[in-house]
Amino acid sequence: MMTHFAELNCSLLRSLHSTTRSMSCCSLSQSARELTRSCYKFHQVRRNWTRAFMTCAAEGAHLAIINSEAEAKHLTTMFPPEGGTLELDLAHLGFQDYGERGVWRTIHGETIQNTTYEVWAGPDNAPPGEYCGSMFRNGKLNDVWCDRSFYFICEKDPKSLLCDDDLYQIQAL
Ligand SMILES: [Ca+2]
Ligand SMILES: [Ca+2]
Repeated sequence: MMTHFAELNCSLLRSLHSTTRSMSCCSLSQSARELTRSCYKFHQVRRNWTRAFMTCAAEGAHLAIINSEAEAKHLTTMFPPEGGTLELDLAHLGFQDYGERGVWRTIHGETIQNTTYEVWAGPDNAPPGEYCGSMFRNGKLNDVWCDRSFYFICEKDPKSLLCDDDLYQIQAL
């Protein structure tokens, strides 16, 4: 009986997600969830870094922070297939230098070294200065202009989605 309730919750959540294009916990494959323990939403409406930050926060999420090769690889699969320009190949992430030029910190205050993923395509600090964090579609980190609009990725703890059977699977690992 409990199983049925859990399934009901998750199927409701799934249909809600498919209509609102909300966080994709329930549509994430089991293997992806086991790898990253997070849920993601790839936003294809481009925003500048601050607007992207606010959009993720409004969804109860945060701009994604990469903590492993596996997570980076998973995020690369979320880019739409078409590439070839900066607008199509970049997504804002949850780190910036907070005015300490060249010292990169996540939105949770940790240094980029502490995230345990520090594979850069630079940083090259292109003029007039790139002080916000992003990733290329190949998974490499990049410094980027904070005021330029790009794709962005939100990350969320799956437990916050109240998706009972998912929670059970994650805790059972
Ligand atoms: Ca993460
Ligand atoms: Ca750059």
